[in-house]
Amino acid sequence: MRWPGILAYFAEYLPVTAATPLLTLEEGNTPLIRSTSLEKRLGVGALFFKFEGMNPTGSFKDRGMVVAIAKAKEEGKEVVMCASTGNTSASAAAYARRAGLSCIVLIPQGKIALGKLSQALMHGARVLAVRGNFDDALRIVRFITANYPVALVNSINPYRIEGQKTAAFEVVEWLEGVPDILALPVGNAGNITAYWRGFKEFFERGKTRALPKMFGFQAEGACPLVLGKPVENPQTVATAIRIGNPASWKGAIAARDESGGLIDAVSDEEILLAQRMLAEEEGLFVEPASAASLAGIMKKAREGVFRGKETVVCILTGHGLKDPDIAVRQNEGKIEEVEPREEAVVELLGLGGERP
Ligand code: AN7
Repeated sequence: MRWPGILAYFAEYLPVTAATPLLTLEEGNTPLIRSTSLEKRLGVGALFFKFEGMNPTGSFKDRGMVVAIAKAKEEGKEVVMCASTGNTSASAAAYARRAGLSCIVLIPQGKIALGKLSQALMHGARVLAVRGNFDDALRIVRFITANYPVALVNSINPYRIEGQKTAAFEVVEWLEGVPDILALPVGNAGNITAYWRGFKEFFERGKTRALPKMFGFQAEGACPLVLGKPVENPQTVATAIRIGNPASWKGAIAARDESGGLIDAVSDEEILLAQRMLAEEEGLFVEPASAASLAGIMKKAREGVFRGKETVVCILTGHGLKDPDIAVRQNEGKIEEVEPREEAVVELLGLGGERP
C-alpha cells in the first residue's frame, strides 16, 4: 500500500472533518529499527529505535505540524507563527508553504542548528532571531497570536499534540502491543504528552491490553522537570531541548506518574557519547537531543534498573544532518589530507604489498 500520510491513515483518531484539507508530505510511518549490538550490552530483552528523523523535514514535528497547518487552512488562517529551537520552525515553514500560508518563526539567536535554520530560510519563512532564549520567544509568540490575526502552531496548539500521538499508534501497530518502556527526550514536553495520550487512546479502544512506562530525559543544564522548577538560563549542547520552562509541564508529569515512569537528566557528555554509539554501532545518525533517549537508557542500565527481559523503544526525534556543526566538531583532526597521487593514497592507507 502507498503510505497516504497521517491525516488520511489515522483520520478516525484525528480532528479530520469533510472540510479538512488532506495535507501531506507523507509524514509518519517511520522505521522501528531493532538494535544489533547495544541491546545485549544494556541488558534489556529487546531494544528498538523509532527513527523520527525519517520524517519529511527530518524530525517528529511533522506529525503534529501537518494537523495544525491543515486545521489553520481549514479555518481560513493566512499566517502561522511559532517559537522554536529549530525543528518546529523547519516543519512549520515547510507545511505552511505546502498549504499556501505564510510563516513567521522566532528562534533564539545563535542557538539553532544550521540544518534547521537552512530549512526555515529555504521554505521562505520570515525568520526573527530573538536576543534571548526559547522561553522568551514563546512568550512573545503567545502574545502576538493572542492579539493579532496570526495562528499559533507551537505545541500549545492542541492539534499538534493530536498529530504527534500517531507515533504511539505506530509503535503499537508495528510491535503488535506496547513496549515495557518508551524512552524519549523532553524539552517543551509536547511529545511525551502526545505519546502518552496515544497509548492511552489505543488502550481505551482495546487495541492494546497494556500501557508502557514513560521514561523522559532532559539535559542536565536544562532539566526543569527534574528540579521541579523553571530554569532561568538553560544550557546544553542539545540545542533542541534547551528549554527552561516547558509549556506542557503538567502533561509530562501526568505521563510520568500515570505510567509509573520517570523523568531524569543526562549530561552533555552522556548525550554526545550516545550520539556516537548510535552512529558507530547501529548505523543511525541522529541530532544530539535525540540521543538523550539512549543516553537515559544507558544511565538506567548502569543503575541496574533492567532485568534482561524488558522491551524498550527509544524515540530518535531528529536526524543527525540537522546539526552538522556538532557532528564535525566531535571528529576534529580525523580528516587526513593526501596528495592527488595513487601511490600516496596506497602508502597512507598502509596497503603495501606488490605494486599492481
Ligand atoms: C530533535 O523545535 O521545541 O519535549 O522548537 O527538536 O516535545 O519539546 C524541539 C524539541 C526532542 C523535545 N528532540 O520535544 C522546537 C522544539 C528534538 C526536538 C525535542 C525537540 P518536546
